[in-house]
Amino acid sequence: MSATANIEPQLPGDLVVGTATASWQVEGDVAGRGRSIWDDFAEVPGAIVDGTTGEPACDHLRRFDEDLALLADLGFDAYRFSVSWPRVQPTGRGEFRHEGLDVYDRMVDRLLQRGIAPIVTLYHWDLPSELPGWGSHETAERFAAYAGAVAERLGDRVSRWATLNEPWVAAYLGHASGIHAPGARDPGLAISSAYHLMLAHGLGMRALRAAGARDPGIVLNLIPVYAEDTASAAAARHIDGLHNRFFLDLLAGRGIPQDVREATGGFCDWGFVRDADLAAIAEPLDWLGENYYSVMRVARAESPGPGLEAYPGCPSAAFAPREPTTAMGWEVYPAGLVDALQMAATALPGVPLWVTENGAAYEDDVIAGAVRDSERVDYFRQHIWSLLQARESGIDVRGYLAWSLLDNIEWAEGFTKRFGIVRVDPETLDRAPKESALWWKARLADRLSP
Ligand code: IFM
Repeated sequence: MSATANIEPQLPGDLVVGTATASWQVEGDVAGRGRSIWDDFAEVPGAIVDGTTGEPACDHLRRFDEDLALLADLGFDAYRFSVSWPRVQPTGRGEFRHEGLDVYDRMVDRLLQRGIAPIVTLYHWDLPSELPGWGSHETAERFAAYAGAVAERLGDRVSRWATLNEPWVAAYLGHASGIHAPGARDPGLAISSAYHLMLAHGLGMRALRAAGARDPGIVLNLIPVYAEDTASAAAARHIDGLHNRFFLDLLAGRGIPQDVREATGGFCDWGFVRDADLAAIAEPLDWLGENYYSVMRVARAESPGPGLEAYPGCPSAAFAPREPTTAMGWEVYPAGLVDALQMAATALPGVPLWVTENGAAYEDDVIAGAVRDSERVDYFRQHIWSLLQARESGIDVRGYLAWSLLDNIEWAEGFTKRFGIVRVDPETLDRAPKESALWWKARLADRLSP
């Protein structure tokens, strides 16, 4: 346990602090939008452990004012939400639905009325079902048209835009291990999807700028990868290549890392790469978001360990998280946040960084109506200390967004894993701020002056 484990950090006055959610995980109101690949995936028996579907989720759209009042009462500066592409363009092609755009227009206005800065993510995994998928160049072009249309409508009021959330997850959990939508298990398609997601990002950046949007950028989930022994160094490098360097090198204008090309040549011919795409992907960023939860420790193993299928072509190895772990089985390692931010700062010098997600799933105790989540409080406290350390070491971190405002649909884990600082009752959907929400309220009230 670190020396600062029980000492409360004081938030710097110039750090923007908020919370984050994502459309499919919280919105509900499925009737008000087209279908996404997550609606299709949720219908596959066993794909989501508890059979959860996108309705009602947290019923966030209908209860937005109540949720916003909570955000404001806790004292947060910013709220990061995602736009559901099929809500504003049901098939991903053709006409935009004004009623869909109106939903987000109202959300932005209400946030601003409360003095909370809206941060918009354009793609948090709910791809319109009718599109051909991320293996296709067309999907990237359609994304840019969609990004431009949303920015035309909201660009005068949104303070910050993320094109994509965690393209590694969308590409590899969706197309290599198949535990996320669309549930494919095709290593070549996973790599082509990662590439076209990044192309969508680059074309989206241009569309956002053309529409006058302020501060466009992207959100990655960079993860420090540590080899446990020399025998696992090659596997660790492979994992680092697919998870981190592929994205950072593309964004920095260095193209595809040569070792990644070579290690995947057996199942991917890379014939989809075009010079013009690479230039678009390297469009300068106004900021980069890092979603940090944990690290990866890679140990030698005779046969591939669970989860390794998400890194096609990886030499045999196993993940070896150390205790303590969260309910997701993810190691709690606050120092890794500094390593992740340093990785981004080194690859993309001069680009301001934000921690766009950070948080933990735990079983909460409900005692006489109060929700005790002291492990989550400890997690936040320790990670804020790490963030302060990163800033002290000169890394330009401008914002921090806790994941998540609400207990929501944790993708394939359904409602079985809770990340919220506000509890959502499984039966009534009633909201109850947890101990961690009150901890944030105290930290925000006690922040240093700018
Ligand atoms: O719930 C997800 C979120 O949608 C993306 N980042 C990680 C979170 C926890 O798994």
